[in-house]
Amino acid sequence: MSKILLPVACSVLIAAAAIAQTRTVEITDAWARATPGTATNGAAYLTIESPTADRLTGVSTPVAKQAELHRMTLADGIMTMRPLAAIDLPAGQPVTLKPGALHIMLVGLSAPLRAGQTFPLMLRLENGGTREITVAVEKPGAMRPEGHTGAGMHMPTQKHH
Ligand SMILES: [Cu+2]
Repeated sequence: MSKILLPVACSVLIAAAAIAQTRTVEITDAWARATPGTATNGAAYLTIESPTADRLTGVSTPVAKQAELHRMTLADGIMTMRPLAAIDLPAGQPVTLKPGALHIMLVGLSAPLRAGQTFPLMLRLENGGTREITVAVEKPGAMRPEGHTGAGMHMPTQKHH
């Protein structure tokens, strides 16, 4: 049996690899919070899913001097933010950047982010090249991309911290 099974297993692997190559990294629900008048820093969030294991290694946008990958953690009752060199993207698993967790920090905004605006954001992937997406600005203090509710693609979100 094993002499028959082995070539079959190989052809399945080849077929799977061919499918993976035609699929691209999917980025959904890209949003940012509106910033108060005097704030020069903002945060952006999104959901990213790669068909193959990859890493998000950098971000940039024309609306801020610098964009950084950050993780917010709660330790001993204190929220701290730490810059990350990269965010791991496990194959086929969506990774969600959201308030209180992983986020994109926009440092040195050239102008306040106003609800209803959009801005471009470039994502650099270790294997997947560079992707440009559009980020929608939501209300100050928003916990999720309000503009997309009812689109039918939402997973129920019970917790946001
Ligand atoms: Cu941050």
